[in-house]
Amino acid sequence: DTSRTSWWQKAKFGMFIHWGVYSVPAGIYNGVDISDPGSGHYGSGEWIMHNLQIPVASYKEFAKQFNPTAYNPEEWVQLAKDAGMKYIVFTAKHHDGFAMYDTKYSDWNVVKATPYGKDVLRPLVDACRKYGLKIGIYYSQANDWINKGAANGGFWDVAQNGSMDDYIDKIAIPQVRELLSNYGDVLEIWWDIPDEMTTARAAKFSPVLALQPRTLTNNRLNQNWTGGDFDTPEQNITASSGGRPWESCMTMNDSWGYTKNDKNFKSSSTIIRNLIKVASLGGNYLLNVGPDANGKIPQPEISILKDLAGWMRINSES
Ligand code: JFZ
Repeated sequence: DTSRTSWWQKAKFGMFIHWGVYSVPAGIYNGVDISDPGSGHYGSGEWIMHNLQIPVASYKEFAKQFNPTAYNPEEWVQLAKDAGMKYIVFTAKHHDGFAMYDTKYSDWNVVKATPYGKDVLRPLVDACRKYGLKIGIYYSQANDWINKGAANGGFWDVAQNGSMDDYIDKIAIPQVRELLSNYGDVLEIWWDIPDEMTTARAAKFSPVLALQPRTLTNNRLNQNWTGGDFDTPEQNITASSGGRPWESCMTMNDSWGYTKNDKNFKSSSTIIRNLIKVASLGGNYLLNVGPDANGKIPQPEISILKDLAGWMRINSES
């Protein structure tokens, strides 16, 4: 039904934010840098636990260093707004299972497991509302390397073992219920990599999704990578067939989560051309930033956002 997607399709441009415990190691563990293509473990920063098979207990130590005293969500939202972005999609829980908000269903969360001790989603939501942006939520429903039983847990540490259905019933669904109950209107839910997400497991999410019938969902809830309200071409610009809404997500360098050493940033003009191409093909562009563990968006990413803001000032209608 087009009325549900019309605001979103007109919005065209959003900010993706990958922020979590992985921002602490910033790509490096025991001297191995996964942002180095020659490392033998190359990958995006938020995959460090998986790529280096870091034991659960060791990975949990990083949370004790997550203390983003420089976190100022109004600054982030202002940067997004000036760049012409109309919404923000935030990683409430990525594949490491860490909840960046206050949850009752797992102690592996920002309030209980970090010295910061506060919900970081709540002030971001408040800042979005204050500046007139909408909030979307990324939630890794299938892959979870720390809450026991989820997809792709258990192959490098027995502490990850458990039942996938228990994980879905006792953690994933209750957490999504919290996210759809406690933070006001949610523009979209961005599911990710539906490993082991059978039709039956995906269907279990229907009752909680009914809490906010206007919330849009992407096509990554079930293992067929179908359904939902929109498609998610990743790191490329491809219009969906049949006029289906789509949102192309892209990084500014080669990583979603913050890495210390990935300096391979796209130029601002490339990013502006990407935005124009996406808009001309009728899609949405979700451009990622990866704040560091102190809560700062890295300077090269701020520069790109400011270049976008300059271009917007000259080229937008309002
Ligand atoms: C997924 C995540 O694993 C990654 O960490 C990040 O959050 C990104 C936005 O989404 O990565 C993917 C998912 C799908 C493909 C590639 C990477 N794909 O379909 O090619």
